[in-house]
Amino acid sequence: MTVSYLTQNLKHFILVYHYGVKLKLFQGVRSIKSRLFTFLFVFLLAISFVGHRISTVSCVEVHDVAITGFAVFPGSDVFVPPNMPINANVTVENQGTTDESCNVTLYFGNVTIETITVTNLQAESETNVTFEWITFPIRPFIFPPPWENPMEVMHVNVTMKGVVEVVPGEVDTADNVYIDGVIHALWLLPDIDGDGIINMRDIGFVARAYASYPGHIRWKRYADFNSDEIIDMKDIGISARTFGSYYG
Ligand SMILES: [Ca+2]
Ligand SMILES: [Ca+2]
Ligand SMILES: [Ca+2]
Repeated sequence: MTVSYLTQNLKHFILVYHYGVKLKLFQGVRSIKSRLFTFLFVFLLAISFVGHRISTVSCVEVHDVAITGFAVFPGSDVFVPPNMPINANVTVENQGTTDESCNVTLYFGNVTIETITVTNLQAESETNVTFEWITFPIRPFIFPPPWENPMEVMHVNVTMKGVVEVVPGEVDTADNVYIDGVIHALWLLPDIDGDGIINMRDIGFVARAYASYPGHIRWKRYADFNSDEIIDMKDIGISARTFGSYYG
């Protein structure tokens, strides 16, 4: 930095002196002493000029990251059973003047799906961050019990949100959040394993939890379809009546 600074000063000194000679600014300067003072003046002028340039550059340094795109696959406004993969492609742009590292988080409603770190994103460039998930593990947050109609497909519209964390020194934070993409989450309650159809695997799950209640070692909350806190023939009956059903 010091060498660079002195090199720039020397270049500007030569430049200023060159044009000073061309414009005959030193024509009236005759004595050695006067010429030395003139050189000193020009040198200080060059230092001042470079210093001003450096301070000007440091003043305009900008830190600003943003989410500029948000695409959902297989597409926004789709209906998804619990085990169907969903992808979100989030475009993160560095609108600042320096490289940035930042965290990007995807929210499914109020549930955090994942946080991914983008490292050393160059100034004035963008990158795509891809998230993939299924709703199966977050069903209790999307469809909290008690369940009113265990034989009907539950359905809720969930809005997705991408957030890029504010980086140090960032002022423009309004573009750090992108809300878009509505997913229609589905769940037919007796489809316990979330594979989209009610079959013997689901009924077996209820059978293994038979006669259990909250606190019991075999208690499974999702097998208590009618939310009466006991897994009995009523729950087996619901399973049997929905046998073979799928999300249509
Ligand atoms: Ca921003
Ligand atoms: Ca199933
Ligand atoms: Ca029950």
